[in-house]
Amino acid sequence: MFEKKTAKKIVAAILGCAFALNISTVAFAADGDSIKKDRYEAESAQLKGIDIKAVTNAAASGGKKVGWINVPDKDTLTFKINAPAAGEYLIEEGYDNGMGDARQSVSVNGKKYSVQLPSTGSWDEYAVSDGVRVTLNEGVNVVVISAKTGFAELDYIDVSAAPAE
Ligand SMILES: [Ca+2]
Repeated sequence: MFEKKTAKKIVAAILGCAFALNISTVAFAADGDSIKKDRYEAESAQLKGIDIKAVTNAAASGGKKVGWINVPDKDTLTFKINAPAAGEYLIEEGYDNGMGDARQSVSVNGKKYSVQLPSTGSWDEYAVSDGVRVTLNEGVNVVVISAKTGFAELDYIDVSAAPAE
């Protein structure tokens, strides 16, 4: 018998899946070509460290961001991102930074990159970082973002195929 309780459970399971999946958006390059971006919310990443925590903010993508990314190499966010094919991709950070210019480390399958996060003027004012050009394997890749200098907060990362150099 199909009870209301069971139906609720199924709905909860479907919603659970929807939130676990990343959301794709489409942007347009200067030449009019469309660029598919896969968004991974920071608050859905695995958070580890000392100060780091997700905080609610209405202006953030998904209504939340991750703040208190303070302690160098200790406060980390781990994302599992899926690439349709091996190759070069851009990782952009959606972030806010109410203090001085900051820098975070971006490790992709163990290879280290760095992202600059200039001040956005105040907290809850968001900007998008320059894309960090990284190499991804086909399938699942492990991306670890960690504090280096400053105190920028992370809203999301967008991943897209890198343009030809
Ligand atoms: Ca977010």
